Parts: sequence; C-alpha cells; structure tokens
Amino acid sequence: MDTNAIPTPERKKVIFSAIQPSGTITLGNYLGAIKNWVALQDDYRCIFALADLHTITVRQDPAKFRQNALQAYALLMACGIDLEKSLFFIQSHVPTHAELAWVLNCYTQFGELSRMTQFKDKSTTHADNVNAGLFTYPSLMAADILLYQADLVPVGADQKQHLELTRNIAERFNGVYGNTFTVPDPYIPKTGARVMSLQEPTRKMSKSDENVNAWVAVLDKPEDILRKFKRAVTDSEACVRYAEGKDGINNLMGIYAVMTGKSYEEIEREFDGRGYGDFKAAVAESVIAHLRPVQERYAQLIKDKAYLEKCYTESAQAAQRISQRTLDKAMKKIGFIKKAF
Ligand code: ATP
Ligand code: LTN
Repeated sequence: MDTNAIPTPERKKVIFSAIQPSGTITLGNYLGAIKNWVALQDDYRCIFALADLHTITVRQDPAKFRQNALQAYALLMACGIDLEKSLFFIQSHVPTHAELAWVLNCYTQFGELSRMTQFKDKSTTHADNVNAGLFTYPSLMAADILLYQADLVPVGADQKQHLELTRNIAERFNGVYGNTFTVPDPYIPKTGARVMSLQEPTRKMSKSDENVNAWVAVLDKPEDILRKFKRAVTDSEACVRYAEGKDGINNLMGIYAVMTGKSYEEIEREFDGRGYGDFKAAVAESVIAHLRPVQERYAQLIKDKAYLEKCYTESAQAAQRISQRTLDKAMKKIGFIKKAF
C-alpha cells in the first residue's frame, strides 16, 4: 500500500481562552465571548478555563466567590461548552498555572507591567487595594496561554494588550533558551458582537456596572429582560435605522441581528413606520427566546453538583498532564534540578 497516498490529518490548532467568575455573566459576555467559544469547538482543539486565580486580585467574599465560580461553570456548560470536544477546567485546580506564572514573572519587566492600561485603570478604581497580584496579572495570563502551546487566543479588545505582552514574554524566553513556547496570535471572530450598556450606549455592557438596568444577565428572568430593554436609552427620532449618533438603536439592532440572523436592512424594513416600543419588545422577545434553552439547561446542571464536580475534575486532570510537560520543559531549560519523584 502506498502510505504516501493517505493524507495525514492536520493537527488541529489549539485555542485557549478563559473568563473570570467575577459576577453575573451578561449578554455582553455571552455574545462577545462565550457564543464564539462554543462555535470554535468543532474546528479547533479548545481549552477553556475559569480564571478564578485572576479574580482574587479584587477582594472577594468567600461564600459569594465560591457560588459565582460554580454558577459560572454550570452556565458555560449550559451555553454549549462540550466536554466531549473541549477541556473546561477551573484554573486554581491546576497548579502549573501559578508555578509557571512565578517563572514568567522573572522574565517580565516592571516597566512592561506598568504600561498595562488595565492595571492603570484598576489601580484607580480599587485604589485601596493595589496589590502585587493586580500588577502581575498579565504574567499569570501568559502562563495560562503558554502552558498549552496555544496557537490562538480569542480575547476582547480590552485583553489585546495582555496578549501582546504574552507574545513578548514567549519570544524573549525562546530567544534565550531556544524554542519552548508557541507564540500565540489573537483570534478575532468573524462575527463578534460588542454589546453596549442599555443605559449609556457609548460604553460597553459591563457586569460591574452598578446600574442593573444597564446590563442583561444570561440568567435574568424574562420579565426582567423585557423591563430592561423597554427602559433602554434610545433617541428622539423614532425611526429604527442604523446610523451614526444613534448608539442606543444601533446597539439594539446589533443584538437583534445576532439573535434573529437578520441583516440591518431587513430589520429596518420590518420596523418601518413602527415605534421604538414595538422594536424594543421584539428585541427583548428574541433575547428571551434565545436564552430560554440555556436557562433550562442551567437549572438542570446546577442541581447536579456531583456531575459538575466530575466534569471539572476530569478536565483539570487532563489539563494538568498537558501543562506539566510545558512547565517541565521550561524549568529544565532554565537549569532547575529535575525532580526525582
Ligand atoms: P468587568 O465588568 O468585571 O470588567 P466584563 O463584563 O467587562 O467584566 P470580562 O470578564 O472583562 O467582562 O470579559 C469576559 C469576556 O467577555 C471577554 O472576552 C470580553 O471581551 C467579553 N465581553 C465583556 N463585555 C462585553 C461586551 N459588552 N460586549 C462584547 N464582549 C464583551
Ligand atoms: N483576563 C481575562 C481572562 C483570562 C484570559 C486568560 C483570557 C485569564 N487568563 C488567558 C484569555 C487567555 C479577562 O479578564 N477577560
């Protein structure tokens, strides 16, 4: 048999991404991140994590933190993260992350970390707790990514700078010791939605916004979703069309387009001559209908703690095996004595 005729299956590219369990997961997180992760699972080797070590850079109430993390895990599974295809683990369960983060801290410059805009922002908003973890946050994120030799990392605009730093750290390390880490590229999804606040549509929808009417949570009750959309800030033109300066309507049209698969022209035609009240109700209904199956799956999953435990444990064990290889390789190159146990 001519073995050359058998096509060798191309290695699937590795994708790594993570999300912090820092509170309620919003429609912004869902459309901007999670929904894309779900879609990537067939074409890539996907490794996802709940970045709980990152979350303690801001002080957390222990009971609430534990609850948020478990809920976020169940919710991402309900959104479609599938353990038959991907790994999905809890960062603090895989010790290689903290270990490599320390190592990478020694290959990251103070000046580089000082230039991170997230650090500058968060040290202003949390001025009473500017801890060293907040400062070295990007080295831990670099460890997350580099441990899995990730080719691609889907991140939002706010995390691009951290990814750029990850690339610099990897290149620097490879430059000194020879090829050790894959240098990752950002992954920009073809259809990404940037969801804006329903109250201040020039700002992004953010779960830490104190005004609860500014965001819709994936687990919000239908009546709350309807109320929040009905109160959404728009403009006085009373015409559903996509145009500069119509930030509120543009945002609602963006959401409706993702939910229904309709183009902006189709939406404009559908609501031609109709008021904003009708349009807002239609957007709300489309979101409610889209989230209903997610909410139903979540309600089942969150009741089954034993199943969730099995899922995150098996994923963490697999992640530990993969990441240990990279950590060992890096430590050997640096010159650490190999552990004999
Ligand atoms: P915080 O309010 O604590 O900053 P957040 O809601 O902005 O949180 P992050 O935890 O920073 O969310 O982000 C998680 C993921 O969700 C990232 O990939 C981010 O790009 C994406 N994301 C967050 N908000 C939006 C949004 N409004 N539109 C699109 N994507 C978003
Ligand atoms: N910092 C990110 C979450 C995060 C992450 C990562 C994203 C932690 N580690 C590695 C991509 C790759 C955030 O707050 N959105």
